[in-house]
Amino acid sequence: MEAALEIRTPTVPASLAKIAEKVYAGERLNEDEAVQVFQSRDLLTLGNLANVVRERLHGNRTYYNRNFHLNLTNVCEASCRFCAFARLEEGMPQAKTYSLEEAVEFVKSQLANEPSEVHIVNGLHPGLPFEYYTDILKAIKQVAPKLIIKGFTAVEIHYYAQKYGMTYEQVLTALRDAGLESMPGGGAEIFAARVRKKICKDKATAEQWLEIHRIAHRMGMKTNCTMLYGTVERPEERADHVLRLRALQDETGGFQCFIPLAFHNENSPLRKLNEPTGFDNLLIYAQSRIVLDNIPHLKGYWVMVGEKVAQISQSFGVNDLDGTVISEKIYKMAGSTSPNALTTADLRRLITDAGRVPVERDTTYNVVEMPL
Ligand code: V47
Repeated sequence: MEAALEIRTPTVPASLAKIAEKVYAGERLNEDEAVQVFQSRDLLTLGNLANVVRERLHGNRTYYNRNFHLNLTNVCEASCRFCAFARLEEGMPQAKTYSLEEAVEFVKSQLANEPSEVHIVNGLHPGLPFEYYTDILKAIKQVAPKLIIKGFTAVEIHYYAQKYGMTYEQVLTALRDAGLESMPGGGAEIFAARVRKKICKDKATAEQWLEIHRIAHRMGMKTNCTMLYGTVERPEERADHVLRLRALQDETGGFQCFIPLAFHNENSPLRKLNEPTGFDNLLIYAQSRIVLDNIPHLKGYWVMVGEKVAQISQSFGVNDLDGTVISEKIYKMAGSTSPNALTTADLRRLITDAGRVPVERDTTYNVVEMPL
């Protein structure tokens, strides 16, 4: 460790020297330092530090899984200004709500790929009974008992609680009893009220999002967390977001993975904004890895940043590439040009070619297959 510090210190600019020392020593950055990290655009210095954290936690391993996405409905009452996926009402072009039979048929059609996970995220549909969701979960479990269901963002849980007159705990318990095992990290966007007011004013607040994950963690559920970046937030608001996640993780230990989500601008009310560049994407990964010292995994979601940036992200803090991701729609409808799916061979190549070791995992990071 000492020798590494001596070799690396001369390349660290004075402004980041204290931060670098702390990272090498495995010490937590305080709030001011976290803001400083998110204000810095020194990609190589931050990348180098993030790589130290990544290798300390995971060595050379990079995880991936076999998964597919299922969006039961994209009919949604919310008016998130970054979203190209939602349709306000049934009957609008591209509005789609699966029947139970269609959902089950779709799941069955995926089983030949031997997925370990289905990722289910939905719009906030005003006209469905709560049983619609629990019945579909039960039916999926009947046809695919080993398939892990990761589904329902905290925003959906909040909506169901309000709509069906239930507590968060009651909603989560009913979904868990029907087959839900883990929750994705969506809906967090940026916690700062200033930004939420501008981009997603009519859905769960930051406090509600955090409270729902707190409850899920208390119930023993592992969940993910995200940050949508590249709309109107400032670097300090990114730091604040990550620090709030870090604080909840100190309390519960229930987050397993953080996924920065780059804004895609096509077909949304915010289409005039520029999208984050490749540089921005790598920078956010590195900054997040340095500050988030207590969430084990950092995901480079290839659907969102493209396979090439996702591959390089493995040298900037990332240790997970998500998965085969068959049938993703949220990013495709917002203009993502990534392939419709990757094979496990594609994923392994992205990993080995970057000098890392591919490890197939399930939703909660149990190893499914070690490298040969
Ligand atoms: O909550 C929607 C974001 C999220 C756009 O937990 C957009 O493993 C950018 O959360 N540009 C849903 N972002 C996706 C999500 C996710 C994805 C992969 C893995 C996991 C996981 C979670 O996507 C939304 C929102 O933050 N989003 N539209 C857009 N135009």
